[in-house]
Amino acid sequence: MNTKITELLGIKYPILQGGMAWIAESTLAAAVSNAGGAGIIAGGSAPAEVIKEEIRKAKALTDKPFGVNIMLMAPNADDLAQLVIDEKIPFITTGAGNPGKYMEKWLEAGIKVIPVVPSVALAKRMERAGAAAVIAEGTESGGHIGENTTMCLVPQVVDAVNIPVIAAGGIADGRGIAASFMLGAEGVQVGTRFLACEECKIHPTYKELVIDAKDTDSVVTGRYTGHPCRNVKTKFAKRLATGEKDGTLTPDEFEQLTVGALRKAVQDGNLDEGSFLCGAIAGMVNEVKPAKEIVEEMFAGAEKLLNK
Ligand code: TUI
Repeated sequence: MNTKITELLGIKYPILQGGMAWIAESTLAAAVSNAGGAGIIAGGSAPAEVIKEEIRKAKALTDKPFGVNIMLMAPNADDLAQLVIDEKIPFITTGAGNPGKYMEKWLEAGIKVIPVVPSVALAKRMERAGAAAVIAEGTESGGHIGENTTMCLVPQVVDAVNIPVIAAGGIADGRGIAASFMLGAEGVQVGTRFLACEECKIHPTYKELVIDAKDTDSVVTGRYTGHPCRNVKTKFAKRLATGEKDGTLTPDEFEQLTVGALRKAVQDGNLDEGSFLCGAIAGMVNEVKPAKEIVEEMFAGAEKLLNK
């Protein structure tokens, strides 16, 4: 499974773990890297000191490369942008915005920058700005999403840029990897499947929701705030969706209800006030396994299909 992505990142399998805020910490990232993929520590909106500690812990847990995700809407994105330079992180992914203003200093530091892009236009801009690759992320993904689907977005991004493209959104087994490769991707980013791995330290209630989810159990909320997010369709998520639809929640009230809701889901398993972000593929995630088994099974499945 050697592709431009395995070469670029020095990894065995062309798989990146999604940079899931509050979720992707050192244990998960190190497990994915030890499995031969690219583990990612999510910066989220955590203080730089906290992420520095996570980076140190991951360095103790693996001698393989791992990256950091910079969530560009975070109030302290500037601090985290500097931290990855100070900590000599080899590659970073970015999300929820255009990383343009940081590109020069990251590239000067020798960091490989891999932005998440929801459109062809941003993919082209990122290529011009010096991105090493882009992650074309479809609306099937969990958390903050764009409008286009993985199936439509990936081949259009592949046609538009000359740097390698990583497919994301709706990929949880070998079929998803094989399909992504057929669309021209040279790697995949996977989030939801890793929610249900042994090394992922989310609240047990969160894992149960993902394991129990069926195909229709994710819902997108918050379109009217400009920050649409895909979550597990809990009672709380349904209340948000209804409030948005029938006007009983203003965008301001919606924002107030969702501030801190991801933390409440991840740490407290709070079904009344938590937002349990997940991708539309959650219905296919039915078992908790070690990260290594997940990665190996996914690529064994993909190789079988691709060799057919
Ligand atoms: O970033 C994500 N997923 C996330 S971030 C997050 S935390 C959050 N909290 C409150 C509001 C919003 C986010 C939860 N899940 N995925 C990567 C991603 N990036 N999806 C979509 C985008 C994106 C959107 C617009 C990337 C670039 C972009 O550019 C707009 C521009 O400025 O050109």
